[in-house]
Amino acid sequence: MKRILSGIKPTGTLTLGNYLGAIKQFVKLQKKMSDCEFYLFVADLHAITVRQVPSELRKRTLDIAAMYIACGLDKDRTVLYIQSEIPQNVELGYILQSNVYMGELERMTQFKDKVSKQEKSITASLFTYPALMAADIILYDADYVPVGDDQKQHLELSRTIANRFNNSYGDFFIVPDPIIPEVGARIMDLQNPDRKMSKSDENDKGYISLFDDEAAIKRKIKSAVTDSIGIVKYDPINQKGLANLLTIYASIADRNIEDIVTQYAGQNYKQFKEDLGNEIVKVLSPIQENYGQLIKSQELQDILDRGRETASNYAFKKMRKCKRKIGLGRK
Ligand code: ATP
Ligand code: LTN
Repeated sequence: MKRILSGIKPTGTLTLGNYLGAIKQFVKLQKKMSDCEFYLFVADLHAITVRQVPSELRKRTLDIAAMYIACGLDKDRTVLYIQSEIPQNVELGYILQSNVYMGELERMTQFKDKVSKQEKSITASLFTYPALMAADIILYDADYVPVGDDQKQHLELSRTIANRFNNSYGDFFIVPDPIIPEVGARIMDLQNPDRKMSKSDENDKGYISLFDDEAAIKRKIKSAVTDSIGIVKYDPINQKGLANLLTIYASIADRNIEDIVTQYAGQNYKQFKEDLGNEIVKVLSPIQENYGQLIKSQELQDILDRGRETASNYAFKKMRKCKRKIGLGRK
C-alpha cells in the first residue's frame, strides 16, 4: 500500500496559502486515493529553528492538528501525530546530517531567505533543517509528499539524501516523490504579490488567516493590491496582484481561471473582489465551526494518541534496522 505523508510547522496562524497549497490538496488526495495510507504531522521541531514562545507553540501545535481535521481530513484514515513525540525523527535526522553536504545545505533558498530577513541569531538547526525534513519523510517510507511549490527544493534534497544512503548501505529507504498542486501551489502576499503569503509575516494584511472572521476576510480582499489597468484578466506579469486573486478564486471555488475571467468580462475589480470575499467566507465558516468543537474535545487528544502509537511503532522498527545497517551499537 502506498503511503502519503506531509507536515506543517506551527510557526504562526495557518493561512489561506497553507490551506490551498497543502491542506486542501491533502484532503482531496485522501478522497481520491482510497487505497493509500495517510500520515500527517505537526512539525514542532522545525518550528523551534526560530525562537518560539513555549505556551504559544504548544497552543498552535494543537490548533494545527484540530484545523487539519476541521478542514475535512478523514480522522479514521489518517495517522496524525506531533513530530517531537516520536524521538526516532530526531535520531534519523542526526544520522542524515552525516549524509548531506554543507554545499547542498547552503544552496537552500528557504535558508537564504530566512537569513536575509533575520540577519543575526541564525541557529545551526535552521541550517541543517533539510536533514530533519528528509528524516520526517523517509523514516516512514513515504511514497508521496504533497507540498506547496516552496518545498520543491527541500523535497529534491530529501531524494538526494535517500539515494545517497541507499547507494552507501544498500537499498533501505523509499525515495519519495513530491505532489505539487497545479493551481494554488504558490499563493502570494495580498499586499506584496512578489512575496509568498506566509504565516510568519508581521503584516497581517498580507495574509488571510484560517481564523479570520467574515469582516476581516472581506476587508483584506478589498484592500488587496491590484493595478490601475482595471480589466479582469490573467496576466501574472503586468497584473500580479490580480493574477494572485484569480488563482485564489479558482483554487477555493474549484473552478477554471478562464471561466472566472469570462464571468467578469467588462466589469471592474469591485464586484470580483466582493464575490471572492464571499467565496472565501463560504469555505472558511464551516471549517471554523468544526474547529471550535474539536479544539475543546477529548476526541482530538485521542486521535493524537493513536497517531503517536502507530507512527512510533513504525519508526521504532525502521530505526532499529537502520542502525544495524550502518554499524551503530552492538548488534
Ligand atoms: P513560514 O512562513 O513560517 O515559513 P510556511 O507557512 O511557509 O511557514 P509551513 O507551515 O511549513 O510553512 O507550510 C506548510 C505547507 O504549506 C507546505 O506544504 C508549504 O509548501 C505550504 N505553503 C506555505 N505557504 C504557502 C503559500 N503561500 N502558497 C501555497 N502553499 C503554501
Ligand atoms: N519544511 C516544511 C514543513 C515540513 C514538511 C516535512 C513537509 C517539515 N517536514 C516533511 C513535508 C514533509 C515547510 O517548511 N513548509
